[in-house]
Amino acid sequence: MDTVLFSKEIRRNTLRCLHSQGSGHVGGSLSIVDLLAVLYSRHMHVDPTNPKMDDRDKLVLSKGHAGPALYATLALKGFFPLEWLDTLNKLGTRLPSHVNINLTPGVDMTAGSLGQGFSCACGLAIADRVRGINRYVYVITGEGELQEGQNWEAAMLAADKHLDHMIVFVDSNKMQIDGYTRDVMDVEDLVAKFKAFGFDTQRINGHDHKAIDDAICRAKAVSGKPHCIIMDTIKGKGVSFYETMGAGVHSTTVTDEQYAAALEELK
Ligand SMILES: Cc1ncc(C[n+]2csc(CCOP(=O)(O)OP(=O)(O)O)c2C)c(N)n1
Repeated sequence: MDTVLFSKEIRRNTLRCLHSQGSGHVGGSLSIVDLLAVLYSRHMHVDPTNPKMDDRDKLVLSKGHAGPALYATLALKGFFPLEWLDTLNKLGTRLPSHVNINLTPGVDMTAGSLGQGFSCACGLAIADRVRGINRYVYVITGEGELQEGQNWEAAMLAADKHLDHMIVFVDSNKMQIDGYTRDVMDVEDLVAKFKAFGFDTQRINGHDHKAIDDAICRAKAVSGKPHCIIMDTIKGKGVSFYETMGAGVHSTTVTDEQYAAALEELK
């Protein structure tokens, strides 16, 4: 499927999932949709009929609160029925609001306590090297999440061990839970920081599918270093009233009316 159509379907189904509980992490789910669309249509070596396939690529959604966007993507890829999207966070669900490797087919790492996924991904990449498995490990972290010091320990480790099959995406939507990231604790200059840590580093428009695809291809062509792709994004991307809501879009409602209006925009 064309990535633009796929991203629209992911947005519609992300909101379907969030609407099932009436609220949730709308902003940071919608901001990573274009990345997920490109990753899962062009790059992720996965098999929905065999989610634990030994040599599959792995995605660590370190900003685990964006689970609904990943669930929509996985359901559309055929990892599980679309009807599961209507069960977000309900008793007995396979789709908790924050991702869990033990519950959801296609989810490769549990996350939700911010700051840990990058380290987990280093462990996965080192284990792959030991086992001789030639896969890519992708990580998605928020720029607010980078305030957690553990990320920078992971960055040191990744560079020291030359983890060149690891690509870290920073979803830089400039907002976190309490407001604008620059007001809470500025994390810039991210390009300079990742370069200084020894990463092959790029910065792109995180909603431009060609730019995302090209950046991943460029990263894969560089060996000997881990990769960081900083994506400038918009929190709530794709739905006008979420894009303009400000920092409140981090966790907000998806009422019947909002859901209907969003679907109208995403036709
Ligand atoms: C260790 C930890 N502290 C606090 C939280 C609560 N929390 C959930 S999302 C969030 C904001 C994260 O901001 P960012 O990484 O920029 O995510 P995004 O804006 O992309 O959703 C916080 C503080 C958490 N999940 N884990």
